[in-house]
Amino acid sequence: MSDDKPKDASAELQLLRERRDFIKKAAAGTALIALGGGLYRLASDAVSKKARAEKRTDGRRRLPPGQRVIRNLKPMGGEEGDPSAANYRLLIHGQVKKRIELTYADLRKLNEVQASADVHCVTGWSMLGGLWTGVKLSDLADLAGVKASARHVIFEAAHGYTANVTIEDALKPNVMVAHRLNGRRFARQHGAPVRALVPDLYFWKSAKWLNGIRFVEQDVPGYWETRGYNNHADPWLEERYDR
Ligand SMILES: Nc1nc2c(c(=O)[nH]1)N[C@H]1C(S)=C(S)[C@@H](COP(=O)(O)O)O[C@H]1N2
Ligand SMILES: [Mo]
Repeated sequence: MSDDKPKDASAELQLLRERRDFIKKAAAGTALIALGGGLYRLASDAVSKKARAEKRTDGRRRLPPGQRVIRNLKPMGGEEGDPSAANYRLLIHGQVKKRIELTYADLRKLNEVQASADVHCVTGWSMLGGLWTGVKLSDLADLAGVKASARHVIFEAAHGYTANVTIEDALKPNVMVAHRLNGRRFARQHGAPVRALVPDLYFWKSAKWLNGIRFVEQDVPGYWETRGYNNHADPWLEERYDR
């Protein structure tokens, strides 16, 4: 399991404290705001307003409650893994018929998908319409032959970071193991070479520096889920924290 990382946890809590300030400044129309020690650009109010009015194909509003649109992915930290594609290994294991270890080249040979997806960070920002490239998690599940006993998926990342999702959420067609955003490889801070993408849950479920996908019978709450964040993390239900 993950080792204790009080430094990261307090950094994240600091971000959460800044969230209220963020929302306030956003409401006041400030275009550049400071968060987590960096400046970043808010989309105009009109962009968030439009996204709030838009509907998804599933009928939900495009922008979940309490979120503001920003233009670019904000680097949210975390203990970085090895960004090298040559050294990369992805282990698919647990409740599977065939345990598989894929290299980066193996991953690139699988059926590649490109999809536009919106992501929503619990600290209050959303990035809309990024073009993500990767392999569907459901394809990897098929490849390994996931057993009927599997009820949850644990994303495993560098230095013991984990995130848990139910098998239903994990096998949705927009969930992928991604290696590109907007046609480019991820910057190291965003999870190079490979990260998970679970667009319809808060972004902490999208593990960066992904090195394992474990199918399990029993749920295993992950790094943030054991530190007060909600176990499920549906942005439309504002499942942010445990209390
Ligand atoms: N391995 C790993 N993945 C992680 C994290 C982390 O600390 N370690 N942080 C999560 C959180 S809290 C968020 S909000 C997003 C941030 O992704 P970004 O830095 O690319 O914006 O990554 C998630 N994935
Ligand atoms: Mo986060």
